[in-house]
Amino acid sequence: MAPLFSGNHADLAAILPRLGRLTIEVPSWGFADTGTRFGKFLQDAAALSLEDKLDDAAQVHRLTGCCPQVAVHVLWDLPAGGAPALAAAAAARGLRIGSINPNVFQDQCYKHGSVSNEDPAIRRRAVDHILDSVRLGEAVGSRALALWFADGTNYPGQGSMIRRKRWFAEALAEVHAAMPASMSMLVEYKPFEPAFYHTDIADWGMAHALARQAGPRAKVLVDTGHHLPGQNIEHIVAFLADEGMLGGFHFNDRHYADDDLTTGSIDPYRVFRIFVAIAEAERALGRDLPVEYMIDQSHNLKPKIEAMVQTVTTVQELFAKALLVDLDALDAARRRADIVAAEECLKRAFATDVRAALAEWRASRGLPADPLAAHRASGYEARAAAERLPRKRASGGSYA
Ligand code: RM4
Ligand code: MN
Ligand code: MN
Repeated sequence: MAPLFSGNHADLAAILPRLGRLTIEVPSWGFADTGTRFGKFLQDAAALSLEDKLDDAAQVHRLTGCCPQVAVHVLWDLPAGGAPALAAAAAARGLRIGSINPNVFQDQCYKHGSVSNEDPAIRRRAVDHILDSVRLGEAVGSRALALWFADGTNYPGQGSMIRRKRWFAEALAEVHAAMPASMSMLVEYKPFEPAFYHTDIADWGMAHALARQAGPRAKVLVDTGHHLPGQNIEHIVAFLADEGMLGGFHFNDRHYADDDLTTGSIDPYRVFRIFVAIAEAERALGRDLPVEYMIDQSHNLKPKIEAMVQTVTTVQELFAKALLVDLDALDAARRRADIVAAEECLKRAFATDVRAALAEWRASRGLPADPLAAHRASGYEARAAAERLPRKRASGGSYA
């Protein structure tokens, strides 16, 4: 496959055809009611069931044309009918199941960790759940197992960091060995939360080491919200890409920590720089980087579908701007140590308004030129609320 960013395009017309190559996976959990540890504010139109979530994802795909895949969280989404029902429900809506996200952070038994728990029976239970998730993924044709662990400790002395590290290595190797050849393992890192002193996979270096030990199809998953303040994410991306260890992204934005804000709402220049890093890596390697572009956001206050559409169009805009960087000029400026000219290559591309070109591109593909306006005009939200609210009331809880 030709590199996603291949070539050196300085003008908009030339980059537009490449836009269709970017598919963005949406998370099922982005459509359900979520909250913070202080509480949940419910939305009448938020999804209750897996079917609702898939309906919402299908609406995002209808509007944007680039979101055919939905990530699922095994415990939150698995229908009674198991894998066949899941795959069929997605296919019926013109979608497919994307990354499979096991959940070993919620059950009471995981209070002191999952695969790094001191209790071997709990470690076994966690690994077994992940192995079940591998089988589920295989049955629904998923090509990625996305692993995020809450494992960590809250106080100095609480756990043996070394013992826990070794248990992680063992668990990931066992899971890797059980994966079909078509599946890759994406190892996610996060510096803190819910653990507040140490997290077993706290940063990209730890994720990288564990992925390498697990096997050749294990790569690192970069969630843009999972970095300490000031960290240079595009540097991490460039490094991992060049090592062949960049597996994918969980896009979102943050101001403080894992805030799950809509991508680009706080720092669009950062996302642009991440895309430029990928473009440069593809050029340096001379090949396509098989990277999964996924969204990991759950909006507490914004309407869910609107927030998702806003995110998707923002990611496309920033991707288009990154395609506009004149990599030849950038390289030439670097070689003559012209810092200003090099930086201007980035600034010029970032400052280009790509929205009209994107609207045209959408229209040419039979998509709404303005997906957000089309969604608002469609009446989807009001229909979903009317249909879902009685079910929510019937299910009791805060809606009763
Ligand atoms: C974590 C991480 C994971 C997501 C969970 C719900 O912070 O971002 O990717 O699955 O949240
Ligand atoms: Mn994530
Ligand atoms: Mn997160």
